[in-house]
Amino acid sequence: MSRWLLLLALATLPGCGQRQSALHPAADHAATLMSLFQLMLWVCGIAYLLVILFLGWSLVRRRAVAETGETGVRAMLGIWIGLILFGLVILAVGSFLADRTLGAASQKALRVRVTGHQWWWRIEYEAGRGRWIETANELHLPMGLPVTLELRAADVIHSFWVPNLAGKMDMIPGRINSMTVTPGKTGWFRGQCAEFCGTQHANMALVAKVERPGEFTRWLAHQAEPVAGEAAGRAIVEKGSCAVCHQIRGTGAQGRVGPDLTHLASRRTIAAGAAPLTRGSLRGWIIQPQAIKPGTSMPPSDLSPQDADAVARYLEALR
Ligand code: HEC
Ligand SMILES: [Cu+2]
Repeated sequence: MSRWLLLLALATLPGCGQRQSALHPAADHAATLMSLFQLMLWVCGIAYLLVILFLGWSLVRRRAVAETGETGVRAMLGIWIGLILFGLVILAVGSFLADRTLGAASQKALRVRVTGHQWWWRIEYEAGRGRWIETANELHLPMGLPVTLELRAADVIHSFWVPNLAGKMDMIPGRINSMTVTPGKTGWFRGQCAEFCGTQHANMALVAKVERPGEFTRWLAHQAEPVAGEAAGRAIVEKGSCAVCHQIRGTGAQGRVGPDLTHLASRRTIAAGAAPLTRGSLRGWIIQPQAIKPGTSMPPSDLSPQDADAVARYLEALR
């Protein structure tokens, strides 16, 4: 018996993770949805209990029910209809209020563009005077300050979903969907694309890091800086095909097809969470990205093993 209980406990444990959970809100947006969820749970839970109690009562007290006659049944029906309407009104008012709270925009919010690509995220921070600071796959946010996320898509429909911070919102080509989020807790939170977008949809993860405003400002200022890096690796990247698709600000690589690699090594993973950022995985990715993410639009390279090594070493130093 206790062995079965232990197994059951183990089976339910994975569901208790808090890094990607709508049940552990870390921002106002997710907290509003959580309150709405709780309201619905209570209203529906009570309605369910009442129905079951009434059913039980009428089974046990069959005779009493039969003796109430037609007027009695009518009265009971009236009470039930009243209760149902009351419950529905509570749910309607609750969702209306939650929707209004979620829709409220903030004028002084920082603007961040997040664009869904097959199968990664382009992220750009407003830096004033029409300038944007670009990075990818790792979203940094300041705690306690409102951020307006402008969600776009480059190819097909994606859906932005970091459950600890906010509910899902579709990213649709040719449209901008916005939401304003104010994070309330620091930490790492995991997100993922929530709308099937092709073969590597499951490998389209996003990490959000909420940090103190000072730390965030330092991070953003650092991301804005160009880099050069060590010359041998840089020359291979600039001369090779990489520069056609990737941008490394401060070098000759100015491509805009794939993720910005300027501060690649400040991130924890590559290719939207498909592999950890290590020398080995970088090398593997450069030589044969299809082995890590079959279907990805990055082609395999024709670099010699030595050159691939040099490029991996170069990229690993772009902090
Ligand atoms: C045809 C365009 C193209 C070429 C050429 C190309 N890449 Fe990519 N690269 C991409 C795309 C698109 C992605 C995103 C793939 C994904 O995550 O699904 C990517 C992802 C990456 C990543 C992971 C970035 C991140 O933010 O996690 C690295 C590193 C990288 N490429 C390095 C290189 C290097 C080095 C070369 C040259 C040897 C190269 N790429 C050539 C398109 C290209
Ligand atoms: Cu997707």
